[in-house]
Amino acid sequence: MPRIWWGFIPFYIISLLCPVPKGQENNSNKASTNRGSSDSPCYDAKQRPKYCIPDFINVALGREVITSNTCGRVPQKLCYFLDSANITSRRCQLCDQKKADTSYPPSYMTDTDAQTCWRSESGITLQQNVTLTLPLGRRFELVYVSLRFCSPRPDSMAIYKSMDHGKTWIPFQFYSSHCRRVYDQATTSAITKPMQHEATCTDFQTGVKPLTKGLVAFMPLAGRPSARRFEYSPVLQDWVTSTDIRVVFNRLHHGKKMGIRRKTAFYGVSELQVGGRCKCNGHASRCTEGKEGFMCDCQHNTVGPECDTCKPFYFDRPWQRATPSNAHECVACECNSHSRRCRFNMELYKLSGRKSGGICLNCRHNTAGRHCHYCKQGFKREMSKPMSSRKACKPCQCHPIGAVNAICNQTTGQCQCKTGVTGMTCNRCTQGFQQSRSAQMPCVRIQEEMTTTAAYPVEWKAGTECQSYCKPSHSRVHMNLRKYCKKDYGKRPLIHGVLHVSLAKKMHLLKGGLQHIRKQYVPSQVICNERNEGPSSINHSGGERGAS
Ligand SMILES: *[C@@H]1O[C@H](CO)[C@@H](O)[C@H](O)[C@H]1NC(C)=O
Ligand SMILES: *[C@@H]1O[C@H](CO)[C@@H](O)[C@H](O)[C@H]1NC(C)=O
Ligand SMILES: *[C@@H]1O[C@H](CO)[C@@H](O)[C@H](O)[C@H]1NC(C)=O
Ligand SMILES: *[C@@H]1O[C@H](CO)[C@@H](O)[C@H](O)[C@H]1NC(C)=O
Ligand SMILES: *[C@@H]1O[C@H](CO)[C@@H](O)[C@H](O)[C@H]1NC(C)=O
Ligand SMILES: [Ca+2]
Repeated sequence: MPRIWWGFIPFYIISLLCPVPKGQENNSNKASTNRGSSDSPCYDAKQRPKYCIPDFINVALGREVITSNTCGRVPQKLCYFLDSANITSRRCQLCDQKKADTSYPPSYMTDTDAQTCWRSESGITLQQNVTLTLPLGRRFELVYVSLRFCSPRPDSMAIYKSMDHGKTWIPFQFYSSHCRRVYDQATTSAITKPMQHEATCTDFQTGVKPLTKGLVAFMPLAGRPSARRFEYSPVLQDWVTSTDIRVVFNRLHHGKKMGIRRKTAFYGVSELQVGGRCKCNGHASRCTEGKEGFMCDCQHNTVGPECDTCKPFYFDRPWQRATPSNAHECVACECNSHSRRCRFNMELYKLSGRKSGGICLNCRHNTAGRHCHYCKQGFKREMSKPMSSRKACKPCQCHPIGAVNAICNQTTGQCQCKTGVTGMTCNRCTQGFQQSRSAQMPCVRIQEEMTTTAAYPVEWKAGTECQSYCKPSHSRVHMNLRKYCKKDYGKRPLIHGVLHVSLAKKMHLLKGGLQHIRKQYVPSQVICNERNEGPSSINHSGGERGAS
C-alpha cells in the first residue's frame, strides 16, 4: 500500500486541518506488529464495534496521469531555474521524447522520485490550458491535493473533482492572482457555513517565487466550519468525496517577471500527490489494493466496495455510516436458528422504537412468526426442547376423523375434538359415546347408536388408541395414519367421509407394486372395520377419496 510522502507537507498542517481520531496515527504500526482480531481498530477490548477508518495514503502514487500536453513530440528548448530565489540561475534544456534522458513523461509526477519532473510543451499561449487528469479508480475521501513544481507556479490554476468517474466535474479550488478576471470569482477571505461545499478562489500560492520547487497544496476541509465535526457532517463528507481529480493550468506568469521568454516557458510538476483514504463509512480500518483496485476490509457485518450495505441476514436495522460515538454496526436477524434469510421492514422498525425491523423468511423446522419463534399451525411446542432446537415443534397428529381440524393448542397440544370425542389427538369416544358409521359424528350417544343399529362391529372404543387397534388388513397394505393426517388435513379441514378403496384399485395397487402402496394413506376405519372385502361396502355420506 503506498504510503504518504510525509516530507512533502508538514505533518502538523494535516493534523491541524484534518483532525484524525486519536490512535489512528499509530494505527499502521500497531497493525503490523500486533496483528489479531482482538486488536482490530474496529472493535474495542470488549469486542464491541467501534468507529474505524483506513489510513491515509497517497492515492496518486504510481497512477497514470492523463495530460493534455507533454513536451518533446518535436524537440523543444525549455528554460527553468536551479535556484528557487535566483533569477540568474536559469538553465535551458532540450526536451525530446525520442530519448529517455530528454523525456519528461507524466509518470514522473506520480513516481517516488522528487527529482524527476513532468514538463509541458513550451510556448503555451495565453488562451491555452494544460490539463492533468487523475482517475482514482474508486471513491476516496480526500485530505489534500498537492503539486510540487519544477517550474515557477502558474499564475492561475484550478482543481476540479469528479464523483462519477469523470462524467461531470465540480470545481474544488481556484488559484489566481486575478480571481475575478480569470475565474469570475471573488477572492475568498473566509468560508461561511452555507458555502462550505463550494470552491473558493485564492491568490495564495500563486507568486512567481519560488522559481522552482514551489508548492500548491489544497486541503478541502481547511477553513470549513464543520470540519471539526466532519463525521457528523454529510455536506463535508460529500465535499471531500471524489473518484477523479483534474488540475487545469490556465495562465503562466508573465515571462518578463521570470526573465524568460514565453517561447521557452512551460509548466513542470515533479510530484502530484492526492492524500486520501478509501471511503469505507467508518466500517473498515484497512483498505487494500487488489486486482480490482482498492477494497475496504469491511467490518461491523457490512459489505460492499464502501462497506455501504449490511451483509445478508444482518438486516435487523438499517445500514448507517459509523460515527465516533456509535459504530452503527449491522445486526443479525433473530430467527432462533430456523432461518438464514430475512428482510428489513421499516414499519416494524419504527414500531419497535428503532430497535428491530428484521423479518425472518422461510422459517424451517415447522416454525413460524417474525422470529420463527412459535410453531406453525398443526404443530405443537415441544416444551422439553429450546425454541432454537430443530425439534422444538412436533406435529399435532390430530385424528383425521375425531378432530374438527388439524390445528392443536400450541402449548398443550390439545386438538379440537368433535362432539363425543376425547383425547389429546381426539382419537377416542367419550364415556357414554361409541363409534358410529358417520365421519361427521364419529361418536354418538350409546342409546342413539342402539336405535340406528350398527351394521358392522365398531370397535372405536373409549381408551383405545386408534393406531394400536388398527391392524393391517389382509392385503398387507401397511398404511401410515400419521402421514395420512398430515397429508389430507390442512387442505380439507373437515373430512366428510372415509376412503373407498375399490376392489379394482386395490388389485391395481397390489399388482402395481407394494413399495408404492406402503407410502399411501388410508384412514383408519377402512382397515379397522373390515377384515378385507369391507371397505367398498361402507357407505358414509362422502364420496370416494383418492388413494393415489
Ligand atoms: C505512537 O504512539 C506512541 C505512544 O503510544 C508515541 O510515543 C509515538 O510517538 C507514536 N508514533 C507516531 C508516529 O505517532
Ligand atoms: C545567483 O546565481 C548566480 C549563478 O548561479 C550566482 O553567481 C549569484 O551569486 C547568485 N546570486 C545570489 C544572490 O544568490
Ligand atoms: C481555459 O480555461 C478557462 C477557464 O476554465 C476557460 O474559460 C477557457 O475557455 C479555456 N480555454 C480553452 C482553450 O479551453
Ligand atoms: C391453550 O391452552 C392453554 C391452557 O389450557 C390456554 O390457556 C390457552 O388459551 C390455549 N390457547 C389457545 C390458542 O387456545
Ligand atoms: C350409499 O348411500 C346413498 C344414500 O345415502 C345411496 O344412494 C347409495 O346407493 C348408497 N351406496 C351404496 C354402495 O350402498
Ligand atoms: Ca517525480
